[in-house]
Amino acid sequence: MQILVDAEPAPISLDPARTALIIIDMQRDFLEPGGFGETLGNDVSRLTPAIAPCRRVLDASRAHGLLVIHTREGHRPDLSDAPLAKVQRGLPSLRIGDPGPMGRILIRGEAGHDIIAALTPAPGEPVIDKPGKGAFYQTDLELMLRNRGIDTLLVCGVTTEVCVNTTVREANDRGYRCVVLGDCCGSYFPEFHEAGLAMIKAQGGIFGWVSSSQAVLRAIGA
Ligand code: C5J
Repeated sequence: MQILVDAEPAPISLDPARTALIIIDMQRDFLEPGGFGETLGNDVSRLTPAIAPCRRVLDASRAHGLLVIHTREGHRPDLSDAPLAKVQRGLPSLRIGDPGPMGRILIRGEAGHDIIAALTPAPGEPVIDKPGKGAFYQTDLELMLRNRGIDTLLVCGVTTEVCVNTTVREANDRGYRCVVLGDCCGSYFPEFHEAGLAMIKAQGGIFGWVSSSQAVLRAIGA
């Protein structure tokens, strides 16, 4: 079965059985006060508008049997997988691994590392723990997609220009078609959000397509 999703630079036809929803890093560390995002000086409330549309697409994807994959950025408690360049970068109020109000910053197993309550993974939905910005880097995501015959990704999450863009570029080079749902993504910098989406769909869709939650819901008849 093929469905047609309105998108830019052009509509895209996709087979739901070969399409996965991937939700990037919707973690407390990025979306809630006291986490990694805020330690870097960001206004985390800027990411809030992405939650509700993301939830609607998540509900519809579950109802229609799409593969749903969640990712989390974070590191081992001993920081052995955290490059020094990343840990030491900038002048954050707290560094990766430091104790914060939601536990150690950006560390697996801590409360801040959890996915926000509104988007909690359902039993059986794969969660990819990634040490980098891209979801393919040092993870088994590609193997998982290949084993399930996935060729198209609906991409949601934060932040648009960092982990969403990096993952889309990695996926594009591996031959996956990425449809980024703009209203389901967010950035601490509105101008970077817009630029991040523009870069994906420019030049005839050099990295992929940009669409919206509404267009996907319409297409799958939700
Ligand atoms: C960042 C991410 N922004 N998930 N991570 O450091 O985009």
